[in-house]
Amino acid sequence: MDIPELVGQARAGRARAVARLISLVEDASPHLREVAAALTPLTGNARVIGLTGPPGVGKSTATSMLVSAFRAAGHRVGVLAIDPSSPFSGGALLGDRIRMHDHATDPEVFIRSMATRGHLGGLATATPQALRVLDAAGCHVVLIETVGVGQSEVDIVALADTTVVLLAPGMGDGIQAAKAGILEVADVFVVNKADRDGAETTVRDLKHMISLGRRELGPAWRQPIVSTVASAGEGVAELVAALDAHHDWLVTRGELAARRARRAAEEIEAIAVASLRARLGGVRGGDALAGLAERVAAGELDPYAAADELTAGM
Ligand SMILES: Nc1nc2c(ncn2[C@@H]2O[C@H](COP(=O)(O)OP(=O)(O)OP(=O)(O)O)[C@@H](O)[C@H]2O)c(=O)[nH]1
Ligand SMILES: [Mg+2]
Repeated sequence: MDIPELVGQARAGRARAVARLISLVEDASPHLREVAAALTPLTGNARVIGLTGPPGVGKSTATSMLVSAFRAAGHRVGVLAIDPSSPFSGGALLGDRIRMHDHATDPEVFIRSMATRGHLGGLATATPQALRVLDAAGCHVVLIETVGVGQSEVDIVALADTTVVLLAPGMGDGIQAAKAGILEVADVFVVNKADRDGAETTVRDLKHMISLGRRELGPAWRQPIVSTVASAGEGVAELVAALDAHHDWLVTRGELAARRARRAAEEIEAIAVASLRARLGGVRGGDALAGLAERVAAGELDPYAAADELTAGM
């Protein structure tokens, strides 16, 4: 496989090459290192925007609305949709979940879905790699959509430069979101479905919640609340303005570089841990752990001494 050729094609905006590279990083192919090395010098230009929130709140519709706005501004756009893929839906429902039909034929829009199922922790390494492919492919903006229901989604959203948390009226969402810890990660709040009853109450509740949090956090970025009707494209200009304002804030405070360094640190750690784990499994053909475990279970050895013995064998 000619990796430099593939990367060159991706750089030129060929959708097939982009898709191929993402598959390579997603499947942890043996070419992974070569791909990462070839991509890295081409990266660092994409603005990464994460969108999260409870199921059905309108994340995909809002993502699609933002794609239109960024396209209208002449940008090349990437979309990564992280699908929680319940055992029932699999990939089949993804077309509906990501609502990208309007952009499917636009050669300047790259859309990719990644399933959390079957990745068990691997998503922590696969997502930043996929992001890097889209960045290297010249995307000015990459939008990452995740369903914010658990820690792993929060972790993925933490990859973004700017994180948008969407809520909608009448979903009991405020409490659910707070539980999952997604309110703390929000840089911008969107109250979507503003055409529905109760939108003002949701905005008010949110303002209250933010004001409580702010006292603890001190003077920092003031998380704006944007009301939208994503299905009608209403509020898109305000949302883009809020995203731009946050981006400018990040740049002027030096926070953009800091966030990206944190993102890289997490990625390095995930790769290193995976590699250490693989090497541990390889200690004396993997029998070492089983033998130590028997001795610990039998009360012959304490687990710390056992762990020392295991790592000494690496
Ligand atoms: N009334 C109203 N409906 C909306 C609005 N935005 C989205 N919807 C509808 O809400 C439903 C869910 O929208 P999606 O964009 O798929 O929501 P999602 O958050 O991506 O959903 P999941 O990915 O399944 O969690 C769809 O039927 C949309 O048409 C809005 O502003 N107002
Ligand atoms: Mg969706």
